[in-house]
This record gives sequence, structure tokens and C-alpha cells, in this order.
Amino acid sequence: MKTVLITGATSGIGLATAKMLATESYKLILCGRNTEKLVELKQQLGNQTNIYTLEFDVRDKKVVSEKIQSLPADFKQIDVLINNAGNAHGLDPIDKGSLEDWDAMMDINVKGLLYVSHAVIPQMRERKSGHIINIGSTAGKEVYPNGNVYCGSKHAVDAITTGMRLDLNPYSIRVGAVNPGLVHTNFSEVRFKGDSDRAEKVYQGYQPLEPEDVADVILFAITRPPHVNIADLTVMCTAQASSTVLKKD
Ligand code: 8X3
Repeated sequence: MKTVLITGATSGIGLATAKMLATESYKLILCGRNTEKLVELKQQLGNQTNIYTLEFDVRDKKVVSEKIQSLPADFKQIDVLINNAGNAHGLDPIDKGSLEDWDAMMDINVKGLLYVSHAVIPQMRERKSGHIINIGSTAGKEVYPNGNVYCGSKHAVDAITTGMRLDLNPYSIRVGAVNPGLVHTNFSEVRFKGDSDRAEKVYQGYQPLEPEDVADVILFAITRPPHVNIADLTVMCTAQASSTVLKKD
């Protein structure tokens, strides 16, 4: 069975994907910053499949590289990399944005994705096989008011995904992006720094995607036959037509 490494596996889309792939018996390397949650997850899913957990912050390039190098023999070969770790921090006009928020988004969504990929790509290149799925966003396709830097980070993911696909083409490595729109996760709670009332309002008056809906799409992408690469897939709930057009009840 294939081994899949998922970053940001302790919540949201990453967690739903971990659970779904566990039921399909994929071997899983689950990565996150929260040791407690990783331990819990291993206990929860460990009776369904083989799980290895790696605790790191994708922003720490040294630790990212060391941890991925440290994988035991039976988890060393990573067949599928799911670059899922990512966050939005703040929703402010550009002249009112916080430097800390900007750093967090660029460091996690862009540089973190690069660090993890840098640690995993060499073995895929050597084997001339592998599959990388970057979790982008509708924010990587359109820019919406106050989205500025978050949208910039996801546009970077969009460009980097294309760049990876081009450069890894000689090695038969599949590279694609799954770009979700509004998904009911703790995304808005992080964006609004724990203001759960404001966060919940984002998902009221319509039926948003659930993280399992996106996990399902990821499962679809990784279960295609080897000659099929889902290069770029955008998924929105039916109520959403674009980043700014949402039909509420
Ligand atoms: C998350 C979706 O609409 O907040 O990437 O940009 S949105």
C-alpha cells in the first residue's frame, strides 16, 4: 500500500484526509505542530492502518529536513505528498495589515510548502515516481477585498504547483493542486484570531463544504491510474460561485 505524508494533519482538511485515507488502509505519515493531537490521532487511526507521526512546524526548515530524513525504513519511501498545512491570518485592508500576519501566511503557506517539498522531492526524483498534491484555494485563483496577502500566498502556491509540474515532468512525478473555496473548518477562527462568533458567521446562511468533501476529492486524485494526473481542481460548495459571490438564504 502507498505511503502518504500529510502536513497539517491534526485539523480541518488534513485531518479529514488522514481519516479517510486510514479507512482505505494507506500507510500514513501525519505531520503537525501539536504533539498531543498527533498522539491522539495515532491512537485513533492506528487500528486501521500503519501510522507514523512527525512533529514539526513547516516554518522551521532545519527541523523539517531532519524529521523527514529520520523516518524509519518502512516509512522512508513517500509515494504521495499532500502539502496541506496552511492558514489565513487576518482579513484587513493592505494599509492596515499586520507584519506578523503577513509573515505567518508567507512563511507557512509558501515557504513551508517549499521546505517540505524540498525534503521529499529527491527520493521521488530518484525513483522516477511520486505524487505531490498542493492544497491551494479559490484565493489562489482570484483576489478578493482584504484578502491581499492571503490571496498572494495562495497565488504563489498556484504558480509553484505549475512550476513543480514542469520541472518534475522528466521524472514522471505527478503534481497537482486541489483548490477549495469555503470549507467549514477552524480556518476562520484562526483568521479572526479566536473570535468564534465572527468565524461562525462566515459559514451561516448556506451549506459550506465540509472538510470530508475536500478529502474525498483528494482521495479521487490519488486513486487515478498512473497515467492520469489531476493537475488543477477547484472545488466550491454549490452556494458559492466565486470568492465574492455567495448565495445565502
Ligand atoms: C479559503 C477560502 O474564501 O477564505 O482558502 O479564501 S477563502
